[in-house]
Amino acid sequence: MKKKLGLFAVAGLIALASTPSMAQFAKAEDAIKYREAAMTLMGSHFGRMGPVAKKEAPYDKEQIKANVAVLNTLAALPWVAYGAGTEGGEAKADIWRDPEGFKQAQDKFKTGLGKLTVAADAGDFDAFRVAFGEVGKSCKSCHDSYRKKK
Ligand code: ASC
Repeated sequence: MKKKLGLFAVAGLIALASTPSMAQFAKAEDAIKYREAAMTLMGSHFGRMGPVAKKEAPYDKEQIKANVAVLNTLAALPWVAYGAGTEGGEAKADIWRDPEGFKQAQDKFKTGLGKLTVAADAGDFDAFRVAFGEVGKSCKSCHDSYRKKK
């Protein structure tokens, strides 16, 4: 019985941790900080590959793979922090007005990141450059639609 209750507790915690709701954040402000922190790190790890894509820095397969691995981890994080009641920060209200459009923008990014990951694993510089461009476009178009202009 005790063991069973323990399992339920674990299942409950997992469900809570993966539920896209505000429950994971005590205040809207916490969700805003969380998603903006994740985006800042994504920008850093994406941006540092820019000089390589522009052929201003040499292509180092392991370095690119490491960056892309970090990006993959980060890319899973921010979306859960756009739950109901967390409007604010740099996010435009359109995120909550047009959830399908916002979801499509996320999917575009994830598709591009998938291609970037395949290219990075293969050490294929040309494919890396193409996928890097595609991911960059997905960042920009989502920001154009859903992030407040600074
Ligand atoms: C970055 C970053 C973005 C994107 C975007 C690409 O490095 O911080 O938001 O790339 O500028 O166009």
